[in-house]
Amino acid sequence: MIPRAAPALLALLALLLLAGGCAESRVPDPVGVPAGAPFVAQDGLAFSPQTLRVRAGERVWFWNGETAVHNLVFDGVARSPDMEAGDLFVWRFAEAGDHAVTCDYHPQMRLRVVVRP
Ligand SMILES: [Cu+2]
Repeated sequence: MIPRAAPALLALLALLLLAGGCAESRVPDPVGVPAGAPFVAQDGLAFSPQTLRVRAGERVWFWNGETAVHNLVFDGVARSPDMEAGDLFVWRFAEAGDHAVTCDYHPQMRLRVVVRP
């Protein structure tokens, strides 16, 4: 005979397995980023680091390290496509000066890129 609580216990077990499965599905590490290249992660609904210093003409690698979808907005003008978990995007900062990088979906995400000549 099956105890009356069995369906509820099975549902709870299924939920726990599901939650455990999600916790283990990490975003794969970025592949193909040159060693020493300027690198910014999107993680915890923030950029990491939040300030970056590069030389004019340098390429910066952006990586979405979480499951939230982000994009990149450069000085409020140019935009990357939407970035899914694990996506990489490369942007070349041609102009010296202070540049702001933001995300359309998360206004709290702010990156300052200081580009020197
Ligand atoms: Cu975002």
